[in-house]
Amino acid sequence: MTALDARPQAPAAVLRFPEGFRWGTATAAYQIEGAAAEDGRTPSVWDTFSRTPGKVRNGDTGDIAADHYHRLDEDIALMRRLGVTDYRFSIAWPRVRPTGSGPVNAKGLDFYRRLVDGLLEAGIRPVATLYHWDLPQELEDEGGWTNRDTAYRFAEYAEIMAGAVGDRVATWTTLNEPWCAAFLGYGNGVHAPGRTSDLDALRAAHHLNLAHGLAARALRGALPAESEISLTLNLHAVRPLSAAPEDRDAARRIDAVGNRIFLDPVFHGRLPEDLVRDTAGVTDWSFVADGDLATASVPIDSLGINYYSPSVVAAGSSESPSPWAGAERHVRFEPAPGPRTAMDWPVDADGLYEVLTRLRDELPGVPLVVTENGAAYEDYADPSGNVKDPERVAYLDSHLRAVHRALADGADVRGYFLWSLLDNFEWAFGYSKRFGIVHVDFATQRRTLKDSARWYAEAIARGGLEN
Ligand code: GCO
Repeated sequence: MTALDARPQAPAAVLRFPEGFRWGTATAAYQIEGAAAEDGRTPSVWDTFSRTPGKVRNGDTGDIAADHYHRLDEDIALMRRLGVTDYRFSIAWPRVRPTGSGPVNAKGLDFYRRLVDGLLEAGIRPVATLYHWDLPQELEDEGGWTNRDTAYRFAEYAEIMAGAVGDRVATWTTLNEPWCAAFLGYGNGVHAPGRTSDLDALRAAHHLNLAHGLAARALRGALPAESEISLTLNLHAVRPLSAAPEDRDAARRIDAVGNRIFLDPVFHGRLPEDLVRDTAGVTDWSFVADGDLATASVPIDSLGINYYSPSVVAAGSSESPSPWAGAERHVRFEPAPGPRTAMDWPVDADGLYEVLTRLRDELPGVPLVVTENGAAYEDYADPSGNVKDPERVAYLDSHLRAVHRALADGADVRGYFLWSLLDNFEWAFGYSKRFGIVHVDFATQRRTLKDSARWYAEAIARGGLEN
């Protein structure tokens, strides 16, 4: 052996994340649970919508999904194997309070108690989302999110959940992506309940802001002082195609109806003036009652960001019905450059950096958490049982680097939740799109770790990325 051979190997350099950084995975109830009619659960708008011919690819429904309701222990064991510190799940409102306003369903509560207790036993921090789009159908029949009462029913449900597991859930998120619930649900109708009305979409957006504030207040009153209350938004990383004033105005319009429609009420207690102006032909906003914006802006402890890809816009026009409440008459969407995922979404990690540093500047003092980020690819288990997904690994690696860059530049990012733990029901795409780092064979419900799952487990174990 020469002196050279004996030299100790330099440890591989690591792009390290801060001590205490949360490494999580995320899922949503309707996308994974299945057991749609079990133990007292009643239909949500997504049960109705997925049964409506032509709404979901292949006629897929969440009836069985990834059968997580029956495979709770196995799925918690998987997460323990990966070493995640946190798990972000959502609670199915129609499971715990069927019909949305009737009596509480003890069996529904029991399921979430088992989940939370199982996570704690596995050393995983539970992060619960109250609303990931599965509105009880009976509430939709009374107007859904276009009906102001829904916001009050939501606050009651928040209080029920705080009473059931409030002492054991570290973080409570009121809503997931209210933009999708309002504008895909009521604007272009691509999501449940499938309505197509700009007025309904704007009303829904306001009632979701109100629901968030009412629920945050109810939670604050019911939870231990150290509990964290949050909201998750899918902020659009919108870029003008050029510096021309018309293109910048197109970006402003999308920013107003895509981002500031939630940011301004929730963090500043006001509606964006330009949004009110832009939508004057749709509504005078008289559905905003005195005090609503003050309610919407009760202080919260962190903001969750879901990010997948950026949008590039120019002056022009797009098809209607759209999720843009009339802005589509002034805006054209341009394909962003770069490789694409199986959703045909461009891979562009700079967009995540842009969103995080914008929030650093606009919301100083508000801790940020990336509550979803990930990608769909055409994954399959090969004959030896391996699922090779190098594109997903590259996607995750580049986006975690963007988070690291934002941290280094002063954004207060506390954690990263990978979307998603399991292949699941991808809304209008049914089971045709696989976002999991764990492959699910939907015929047998067999779970197989993809290469990306092993990659993520290694990143968590070393506290960062290989440099
Ligand atoms: C979301 C969604 C997820 C989707 C994911 C991929 O909050 O948009 O929470 O449910 O599956 O975004 O489209």
